[in-house]
Amino acid sequence: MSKEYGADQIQILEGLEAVRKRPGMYIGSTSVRGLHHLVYEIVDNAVDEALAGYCTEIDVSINPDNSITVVDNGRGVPVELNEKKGISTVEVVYTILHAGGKFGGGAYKVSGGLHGVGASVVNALSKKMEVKVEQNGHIHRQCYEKGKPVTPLEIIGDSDRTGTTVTFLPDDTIFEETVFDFDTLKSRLREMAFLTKGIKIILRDKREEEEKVREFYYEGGIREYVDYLNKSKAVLYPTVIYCEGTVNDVYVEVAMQHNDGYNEGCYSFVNNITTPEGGTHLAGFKNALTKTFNDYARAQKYLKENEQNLTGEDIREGLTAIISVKLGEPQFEGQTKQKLGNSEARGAVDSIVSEQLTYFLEQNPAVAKMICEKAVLAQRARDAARKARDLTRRKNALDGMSLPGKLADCSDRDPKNCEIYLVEGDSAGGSAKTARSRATQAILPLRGKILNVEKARLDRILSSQEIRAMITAFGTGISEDFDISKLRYHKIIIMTDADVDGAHIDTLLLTFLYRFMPELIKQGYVYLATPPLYKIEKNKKVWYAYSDEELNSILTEIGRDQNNKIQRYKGLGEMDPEQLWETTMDPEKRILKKVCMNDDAMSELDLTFTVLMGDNVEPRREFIEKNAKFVKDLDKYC
Ligand code: TSJ
Repeated sequence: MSKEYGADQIQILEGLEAVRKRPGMYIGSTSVRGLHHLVYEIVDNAVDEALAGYCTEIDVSINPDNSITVVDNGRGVPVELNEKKGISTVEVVYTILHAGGKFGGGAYKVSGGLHGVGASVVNALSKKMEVKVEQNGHIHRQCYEKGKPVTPLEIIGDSDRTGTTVTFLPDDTIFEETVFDFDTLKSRLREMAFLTKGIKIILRDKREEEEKVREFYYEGGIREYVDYLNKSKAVLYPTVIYCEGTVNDVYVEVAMQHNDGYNEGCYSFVNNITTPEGGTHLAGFKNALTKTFNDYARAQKYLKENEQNLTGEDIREGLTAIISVKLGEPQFEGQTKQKLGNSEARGAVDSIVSEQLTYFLEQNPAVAKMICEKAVLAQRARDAARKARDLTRRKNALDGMSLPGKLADCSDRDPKNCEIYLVEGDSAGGSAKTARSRATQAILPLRGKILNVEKARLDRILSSQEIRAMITAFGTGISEDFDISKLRYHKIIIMTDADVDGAHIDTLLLTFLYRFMPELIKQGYVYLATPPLYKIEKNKKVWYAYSDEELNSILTEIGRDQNNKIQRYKGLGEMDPEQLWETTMDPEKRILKKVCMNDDAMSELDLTFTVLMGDNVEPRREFIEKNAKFVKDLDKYC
């Protein structure tokens, strides 16, 4: 193939240059998150082929060199010459920016991907990329480097199947991190499989000697998604309620089921992309749900004439729901472009849910009764909670800052300099108060296990001493009152024993923060302290070890000797204040784990740690719990 540089070619190169110059504009960021989006972009194209009805299986491999291979069994990207561009459609797809639109009368109707871009962006950001198309009895292949073709599209063999195979190696001069995380891909691919019923998605990790494989196939689609989300819960009734239909070219699917808990878990999607900020589709769903249940509850006298209507929140208490719409040209709004704006989606979801839910309630009076009764109880608890909350608000307004009695506050008033330690138990709290650096470190001892906020209604949560103490100490308020600018400490450090109970308390505290003050986690204000597991003494010299591996390496270094004294710390209480300071609280020496939140796969909350070492930690103490997974799904732990 001759390469003459016509206007089209120059445009192509400029397009790819733009992507490489400002990758963030096209994939959000060049962090690990952006790296993983490359995979989703490619898989989205294969999912589109499945939605068009031509593909049933998608196979994703992480190769030993950290490249990715995606194989589908669709029709294969057309290899024919694209008349207008003078190159093959394959080359158009891979080298022209925003080629996701319509070309050759093609069916690229639903173009997914977080930013609606496609294969050409992935190509531009890859050191190498290879595409193989099996079609018309042949295998066609083209290779690229940094987005530019380095071979023509050529036939390299025969094949009796059809499909597309893409392999790409992300450019390590662009991405801060080029190692793929199996669990991250697993969560998102599982979500894609739930959202596309009948498709089989296989994920393989070929980096280890023994290949790791996970397969996702859900005949019931989002019905099974709701099952999965409610799996660790006690459900209120066995059926998953399901509505489906198309109105004004908007395809709507809704699945829902209540559990006996108090939290709402409604997740909405547009063209398989999560919309964390909701939008018209979610609004349509909520409206239909509230109206349908109020009508039904009135008609069946679950609500007396003199009683107020149920609110949406009452009805959604304990509800797990997936709202999934597919439409031609989604418009995203809001600051982060994660909110659906198309008004036709509101009407479509509203009318389908209203009609089919009304019918379901008539057909299933026993289920309907349980939901109505739960909602009426929720209504009463909500009234009680409002009173409790009004009381807290008034109290704060009256005496300005009535800080909890147990809090030993710091003297510095600039939140940037301030830290608060949430400490397990009064005795460790006492040591921490002695040990701390008074100017910048505040201590709040918490007694025993705090209330599990997953298992209590708001009125009870707000009457818990420990929880009220935290709320007043932080200064931010909670839920809709939350105001991050009032935060009194820029580090909230959870310090518990390094044992099972300590881990449980960590989970309870993180659950509370996640439910009521998620911004604190999202913005990186929450940390876990790391107390040592062992103290080693030899000839009056002292070492601390924070993991078994570290204990071993210390012992190897100083020699395994009868005179070594090894103490296993069972709790913070076994350390005197000086030791506690030295090992766990001294900003120069301590190890903090920052709690991070990954919400790429919406419903699967993923908390991870980033380990932050004090400035003065000896290089020897290179302990690596980097990115240690913590809680896959908080709910499962509670
Ligand atoms: F985007 C991509 F190139 F990266 C990519 C595309 C990656 C993967 C793994 C699969 C695909 C892909 C594209 N699979 N199947 C298709 N199908 C088409 O491109 C296609 C085939 C035939 C027709 C037609 O109208 O005959 C239309 C289209 C869009």
